Amino acid sequence: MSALTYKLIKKDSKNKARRGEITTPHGVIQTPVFMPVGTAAAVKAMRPEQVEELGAEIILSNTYHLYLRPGHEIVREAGGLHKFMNWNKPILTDSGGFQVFSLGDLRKITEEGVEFRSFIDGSKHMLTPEKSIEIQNALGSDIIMAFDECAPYPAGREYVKNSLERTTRWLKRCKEAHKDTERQALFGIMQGGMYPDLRKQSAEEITQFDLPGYAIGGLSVGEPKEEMCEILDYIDEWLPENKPRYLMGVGTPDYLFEGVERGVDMFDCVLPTRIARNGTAMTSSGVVNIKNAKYERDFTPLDHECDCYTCRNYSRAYLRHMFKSNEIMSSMLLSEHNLHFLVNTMKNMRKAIEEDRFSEYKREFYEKYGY
Ligand code: PRF
Ligand code: ZN
Repeated sequence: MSALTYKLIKKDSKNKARRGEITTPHGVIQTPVFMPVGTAAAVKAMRPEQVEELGAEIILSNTYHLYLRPGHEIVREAGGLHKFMNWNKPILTDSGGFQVFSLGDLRKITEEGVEFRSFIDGSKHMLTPEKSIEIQNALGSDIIMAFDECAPYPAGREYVKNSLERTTRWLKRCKEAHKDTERQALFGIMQGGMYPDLRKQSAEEITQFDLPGYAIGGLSVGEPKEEMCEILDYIDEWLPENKPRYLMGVGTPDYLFEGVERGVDMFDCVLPTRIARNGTAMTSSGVVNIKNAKYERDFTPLDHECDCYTCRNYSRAYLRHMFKSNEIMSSMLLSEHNLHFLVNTMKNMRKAIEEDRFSEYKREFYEKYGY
């Protein structure tokens, strides 16, 4: 047995949306799925019990952050990330590739890996494919990601070709460094920027490694939505049907729908918790900015269609007051609602695929949300 299996349950007959199930050592995940982000071994402002109660089946955490603080050896000593953070369901860790590339002037890329300075104390470090796997092995996450190079947007063809080919060479090193394939599943990452032929080359190269799952990296990096969709249009053809597909760093409702419609199974994004902390909620009738004066005497729930803890117990007036008073409760309640909203939207998508009405559900959602 390998650490991960994917079962395709049903495909929508009118598009490429797929309903599936992923089995990991820490339990089963229904797909398509949204994964809340717990960068530093916590989903910000949330207790793990709450994350579980709102229906999340897997969370994401970060190699880069946990390596720098508290250090992967401390997490190993604690008994692994699941035990350390008290989350007993599946965990996926990102490799650190994307996070170090986002550092701009603070990093240097070579064939060996990426040299960078710590955001905490400015100390020098080197992340390589082998080091990323070693860290993720110590963390003990169920799904570990290959160390890749995400090209910026826009980027010239030569640059993108070099970075996707390096990503393939790094994937080979990741696979060789990853020994315990019974405990952790390694996913490869497709790159290739906005060039369909380079994307195809990347897909052909990474699928040669016969891994338990494949991610689509390098999208949602500032390009127009149409450009992202043009690439996603091909993934069903380029990636194997019997393996999960993960679109990295995508979490606005419209992008989730566009991805699922084209055959994506997994998503993650900091968006729901990040915007919650600055007073923004996603609701069935669109975005609500709780700071707005018009909610001062609005004693109705944030979202009348939502049955989350926040919407069952609090009014918009209270949430506005919490935000204006800088109360921690504001971040807690809005994070819980936003995560519930995305997790529940994915649940609705799964049901719609089962009933062969994904396109209809998408249309209804867009109309109400105001897209
Ligand atoms: N690579 C990795 N993590 C990521 C990305 C990527 O390309 C993205 C791009 N949207 C988000 N997170 N390793
Ligand atoms: Zn709610």
